[in-house]
Amino acid sequence: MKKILVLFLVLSLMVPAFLAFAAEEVVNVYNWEDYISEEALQLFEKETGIKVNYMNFTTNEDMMVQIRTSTGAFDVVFPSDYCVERLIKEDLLEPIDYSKVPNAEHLVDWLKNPAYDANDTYSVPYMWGTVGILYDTTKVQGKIDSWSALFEDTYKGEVFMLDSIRDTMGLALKYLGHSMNTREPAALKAATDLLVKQKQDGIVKAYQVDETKDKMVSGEGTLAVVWSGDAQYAINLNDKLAYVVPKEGSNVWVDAMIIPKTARNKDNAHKFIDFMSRPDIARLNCEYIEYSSPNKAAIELMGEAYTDNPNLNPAQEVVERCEFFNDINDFLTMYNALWAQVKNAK
Ligand code: N2P
Repeated sequence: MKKILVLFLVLSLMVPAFLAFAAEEVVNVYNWEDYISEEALQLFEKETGIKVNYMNFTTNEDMMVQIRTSTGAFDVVFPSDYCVERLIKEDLLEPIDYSKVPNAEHLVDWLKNPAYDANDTYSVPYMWGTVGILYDTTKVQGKIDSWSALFEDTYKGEVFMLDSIRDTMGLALKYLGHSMNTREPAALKAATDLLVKQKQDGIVKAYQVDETKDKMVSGEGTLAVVWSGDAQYAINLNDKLAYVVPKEGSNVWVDAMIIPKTARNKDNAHKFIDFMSRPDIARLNCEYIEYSSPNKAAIELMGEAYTDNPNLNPAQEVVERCEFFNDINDFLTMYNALWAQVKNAK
């Protein structure tokens, strides 16, 4: 009898705990490393009561594998443009219900109806930016305005490259005068040869991604290929650093928020996307991660601190000499093989 009583007591204590657990609202978010303000996440949880399970990736290619294989694991993901294009083609995305994302109205005009997602059916832009060279002004010789600096013996052992297939193949292609989206075998081979030689000549200090910014701040390199926001982050901590988008042109990109078709919490996903598009929150994120904002109202809130900074707000002519990546999935086998030659070069 005593045992039954104890069991009853234990069970009656567990029921409310179980109910609370069952009722807990969550949103599973999969985003780039160092790419959101912690405060924005806390505010979202506080205002909505929805718990954020936050997960990170380092490159688009890693993320794409996860979207395809971890079915149901993610409610909101932040792929770049060409990956949104790919995911749409593979029928993996849920259309955005704009009645649940009223803050999407703040989107700047030039990013509306992008080629990678006509009519913004499946994606809402989060940030945009460029790829360029972050350099230490106390160590470089002469003006840095060309990708050529990355291939000069002068900087042997002092160059950080991006461990990211499209970014790195893209800049080599651009330097050689080709489109970053070329499928021309001779152009791809020439770009590969250039990168292999750079590595064999000992010019590359390391291939890496998120570590570069702090290493440049502490003076461990002279030149580094980085995304614009990582450049601005580093410059804020070390004013001897500068950023340039090389004259041959580069990549301009948009990272957007999408909902996988298999998401388990689609309503919460919409709430999350709407929250991140709210002007004060878009501002909070932009000021924290230092990328370019696609949010008109957030830009107004930030004023000249944003508009007068060419790393955040590049001149029209800079953006015009850049290209967006397109989906080249039909060429991925070839790309991967060439990239392996670069990464394995000794
Ligand atoms: C990661 C920022 C990624 C932006 N720190 C590149 N699309």
